[in-house]
Amino acid sequence: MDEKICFATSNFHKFEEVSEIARSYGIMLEHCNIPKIEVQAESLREIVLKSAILTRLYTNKPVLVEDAGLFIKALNGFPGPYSNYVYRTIGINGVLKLLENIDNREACFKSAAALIHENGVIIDEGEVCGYIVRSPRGTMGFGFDPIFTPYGETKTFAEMTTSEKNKYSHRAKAISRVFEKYVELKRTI
Ligand code: ITT
Repeated sequence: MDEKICFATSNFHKFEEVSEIARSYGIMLEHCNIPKIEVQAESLREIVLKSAILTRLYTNKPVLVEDAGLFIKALNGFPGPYSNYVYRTIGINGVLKLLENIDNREACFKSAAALIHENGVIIDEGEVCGYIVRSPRGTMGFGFDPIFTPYGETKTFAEMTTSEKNKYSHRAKAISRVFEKYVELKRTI
């Protein structure tokens, strides 16, 4: 596909993860110099859709926006859509402190991705569940990666390469679903 998709994110690691998936679909991705307009809402789907619509106002190119969060079962889904704020304020150690003396470590990362193209919008979601480890491990990735291990693995996300993380991740699932529909759409028009 010749047309580049503009991915609006402030997060370089996300760009790396999504670029790898784009390549496997023959999609060219560029890191757009447009601020991802953060919208606050309770559902990731709503956040990402509104944010993509606003971002699209800055360019005529197809625009991709992705938003994610960590949902911890014992904390009734907290921090969820507020993950960015929680990461910046109490951070990994703050979250571990909230889970001190709690045996149920179950948590899921969820992602929603929206792609606005000339003919409309494609939106989809992805999820990976696992558990929060007792102390941080690994130096790769970003955010809560050092404290999350997906089910079926022993490594945390921060101990995995981008390709390994993409085999499990919420983001890889959401983005692959969106790209699959986009490629199919391009094939039929
Ligand atoms: P954008 O510019 O794309 O918004 P961001 O880093 O703010 O980049 P999100 O709003 O999607 O990303 O994610 C909110 C927070 O959730 C993020 O700051 C991380 O702390 C956490 N998070 C999301 N996805 C993650 C992942 O794959 N691994 C670890 N932490 C993640």
